[in-house]
Amino acid sequence: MASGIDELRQQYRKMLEIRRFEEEAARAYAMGKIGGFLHLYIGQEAIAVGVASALVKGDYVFQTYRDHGIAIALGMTANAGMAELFGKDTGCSRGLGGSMHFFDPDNGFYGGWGIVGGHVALAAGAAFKSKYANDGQVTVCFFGEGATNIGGFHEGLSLAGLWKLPIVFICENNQYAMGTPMSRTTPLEDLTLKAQGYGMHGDRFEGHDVTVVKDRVKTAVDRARRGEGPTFIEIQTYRFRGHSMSDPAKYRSRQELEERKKKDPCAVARQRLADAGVKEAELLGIEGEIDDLIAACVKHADEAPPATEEAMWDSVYVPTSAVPADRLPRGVVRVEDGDA
Ligand SMILES: Cc1ncc(C[n+]2csc(CCOP(=O)(O)OP(=O)(O)O)c2C)c(N)n1
Repeated sequence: MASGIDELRQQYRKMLEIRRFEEEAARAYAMGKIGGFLHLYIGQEAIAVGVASALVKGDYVFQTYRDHGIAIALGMTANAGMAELFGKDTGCSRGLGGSMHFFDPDNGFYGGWGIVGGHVALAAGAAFKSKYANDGQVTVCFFGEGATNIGGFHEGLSLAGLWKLPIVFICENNQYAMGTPMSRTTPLEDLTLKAQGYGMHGDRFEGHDVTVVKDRVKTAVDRARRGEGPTFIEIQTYRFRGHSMSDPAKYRSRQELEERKKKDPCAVARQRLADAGVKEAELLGIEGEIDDLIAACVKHADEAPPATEEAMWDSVYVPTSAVPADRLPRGVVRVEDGDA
């Protein structure tokens, strides 16, 4: 594992990959190449990359529909991500899931979930498995501040706290749930108070510096791995785009946005590298390489074959014992007892 300035170089590269990936996705969406919803993570990249830097291979990560950033941070290729957005067979979910349903278990990424708060209990389940199997793995579960008002959030945290599960809950508090500011949905400012009620550790800080994110999250991840229970972390951040592509974000002022952009996580990392003596020519070199990588992933997604019906049947469970053989959907094979 790289440390110090080398690690920051790698993290800057990853944050930039996420930034450019999403800028290109927004362009492709406007051209009609992407269907369904598209929720951009632009402005929050230091959190995904910082958290990924604090984990080891084999850990589990669950995220909401705002999922491109963490998937790429964990190691998903830009090709697999862009092809998924374009509905292509080479996508990470074989083009069947789209933006909200990225999935990449080889890199520890377990979705990509569209129901606000619904995945919190799933993540607690993964952490329960790790505790039961004593396998040393840690689960990270991301969600927005809006999700902390929903039932699934409280059910997941309650069990995680009670059973001291090896899990870290990360609330990306980007101030708005769609167009609703937090002050209109939550009677608290400090969201860690909600988790205190479930007997877990808490932490709370700003998330524009990738090194700070990594260090603070690693403390919680290490604690979970030692069997000392879960942590709830509120990371204050801001999304620079609307909630989704259909949101012009008229509920906030231009001044507010401009103020927040002064803490652009990519710019902060770039400046830290420059301050540490990394030459402008090297930074431009990294940026050129990322531009090429993203141009190549768009080309790949344009040219890849579309999603297939066969892929859909491959990923659907059917209780075949309840269906006569001649009525099974096309492509579904009955597995007899003992064959599975
Ligand atoms: C159960 C449920 N209710 C409502 C929605 C519609 N919805 C989608 S995103 C969203 C806002 C969630 O905000 P937050 O949890 O803060 O996450 P953010 O989008 O800011 O990342 C809502 C209400 C949904 N997907 N699921």
